[in-house]
This record gives sequence, structure tokens and C-alpha cells, in this order.
Amino acid sequence: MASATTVISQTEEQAKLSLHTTNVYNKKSPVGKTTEAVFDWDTFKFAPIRESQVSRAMTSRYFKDLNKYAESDIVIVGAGSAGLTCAYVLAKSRPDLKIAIIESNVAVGGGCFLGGQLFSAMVLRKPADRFIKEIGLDYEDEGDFIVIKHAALFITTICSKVLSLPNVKLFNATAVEDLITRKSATGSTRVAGVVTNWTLVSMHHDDQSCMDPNTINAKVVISCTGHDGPMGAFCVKRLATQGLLERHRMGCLNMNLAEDAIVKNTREVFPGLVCAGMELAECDSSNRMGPTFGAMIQSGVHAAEVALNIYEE
Ligand code: 48N
Repeated sequence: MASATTVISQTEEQAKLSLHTTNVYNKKSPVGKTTEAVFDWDTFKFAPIRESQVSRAMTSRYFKDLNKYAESDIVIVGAGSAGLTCAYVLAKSRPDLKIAIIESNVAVGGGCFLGGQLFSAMVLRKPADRFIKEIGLDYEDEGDFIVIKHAALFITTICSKVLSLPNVKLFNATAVEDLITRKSATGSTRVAGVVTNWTLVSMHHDDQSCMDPNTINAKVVISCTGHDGPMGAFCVKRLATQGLLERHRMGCLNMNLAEDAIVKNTREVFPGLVCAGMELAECDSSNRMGPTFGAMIQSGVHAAEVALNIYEE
């Protein structure tokens, strides 16, 4: 087995140096005297603006996005490792498509802000290393698997890349609380978008009067809402309650079986609805794999291809 080799993208010295080349610190000469005062802290002041300018800057952009993405080409439900990987592959390969990501938490990442049992390191079995190379992340190569030093490093890297793409909008703190369905000419039903609400509203439908939702129309919905939990496996569970989809529960832990099955079985589980990541386990009763994330990445990649084929039909 190859010894653990640590690959770092820049030398420690370069890392230290870069801190002092930015123009935000009062640079100190070796003798401690400030050679170039970037800020005079005694007279420091921000440019004066009104609170209403802050409010208008936020709300004008948010509601412009809501308006723009009310008709999306593809909606991805869940911004965990599968959902964000899928969004990256889709948005990069099809910059012409409008892609909305709906995430019920304020923060993205799902189960991937940490490795397993609150440990930090993230383990991925090869060939998931190819995607990690694609997004330029450093990792330790352990032979048949790789280790990223902190799972949050993966999620924040992929999230920043996805959010910097012009054809993607993340609606976080927003829950999908139902699906839009349509009857086709032949009478068959297909998913045609999602029903959304602020997550905090979704959580209080039982103790508040009717708080109606919003909607987003889309030709394809990709559900990556994870395995069962308070909000998890949402789309599979929702279709199952309508008798439109057989629902099976996730199997016990068997890493080798689970990871291959999740990637292979990533598919359109219902007309207009693609399932990826651990939500599939709630559909096929595939096993769980425990704290290894390669299948989430590969399932996200596979889901992007499946969704594009459906979109082009
Ligand atoms: O991380 P998850 O839960 O889901 P995946 O499939 O991206 O990754 C699964 C992975 O974290 C594991 O479970 C690992 C591999 N463990 C396996 C094992 O054996 O235990 O992300 C799902 C995301 C979360 O951020 C949720 O907040 C979000 O989906 N979500 C929703 N967002 C909007 N509307 C909803 N109804 C909804 N439900 C969940």
C-alpha cells in the first residue's frame, strides 16, 4: 500500500508570505515599525450609507432571483455532497440552463460538514479522486482511497465553485414541502417542479394557520435529500404517500455493496424525478455505507448525466 503522502498545493513559506502581500494589514518592517500604514485606526471610518440601502441591496437581488428562477430548467433539492456535486457538473456542462438549488438548512453540506461520528477527515474511495482533482482540492493518497483533511473543506470548496457560476441560484433556509405534478396527454403523471416555503414556516404548519407556499416550475427535479430524517428522503416519501412510488427503507451498513449500488442505481425513479445520493437508499432499500463519501460524489455526477438526458427528451 502506498505510504500516506501529503500533497500540498503551496509551500508553508509561500502561505505565510501571501498573508503579508495583501493590502489589508498595516505591514510591519522587520524592526517592528509600521512601514506603510494602510489604516489609521484612530481615524478609521466606513463610507456612510443608510440602513435602507442595505435592505434594498439584499431584497432587490433576492426577489429578482425568485422571479428569474420561478421557471427553472432543473431544480436540485438538497445541497449535501450529492446535490452540490450534481449542481457543479450540470451547471458547468450546461451554462445555458437555469438551475435552482433548494436547501432546507441555513448551511449547505448535509451530512458532509464532518466525516463520521463528528470526526473531521473525509474518506473517499477511488475513482472519486478524479472529481476531487477536477475541483483542485488537496488530499492524501492512501492507495485505494483518499483523505481530505476536513469534510468542510470539500463542501465549502464545491459550494463556492457552484455559487460562482452565473446560471445557479441557491435558495437556502428554504424547504421543498411538496411536488408539482402534471398529467401528460396519455394520463400518466410526471413531476413538473417543486412547492417551497421558508423552512421555519414548513416546520410550523401544525401550530399556525395556513401559511401557503411558493412554487418553482422545472422540467426535471433531482432529489438528493439524504436518507430518512426529519426532512430527509423527502421526494421519495412524498410520492410514496400518493401511491405513486414503492418506498423501501435503507438497508444496514455494507460499504462495498452500498457505494456501488447507489452510484449504479442513480436514475429517474419517477417521470420527471431523478434521485441521487442517500435518498436512493430509501427508494431501493440499498445498504448504507457509513462515513465514506465517494458514492455521493459519483452519484451526483451520474445524476447530472441522467437529468440532462431527460431534459433533452
Ligand atoms: O448529506 P445529505 O443528507 O444527503 P447526500 O445524499 O448528499 O449525502 C449523504 C451522506 O451525507 C451520508 O448520509 C453518508 C454517506 N452516510 C451514510 C451512512 O451510512 O450514514 O444532504 C441532504 C440535504 C441536507 O442538507 C438537507 O438539509 C437537505 O438535503 N434537505 C432538504 N432540502 C430542501 N427540502 C427538503 N425537503 C429537504 N430534505 C432534506
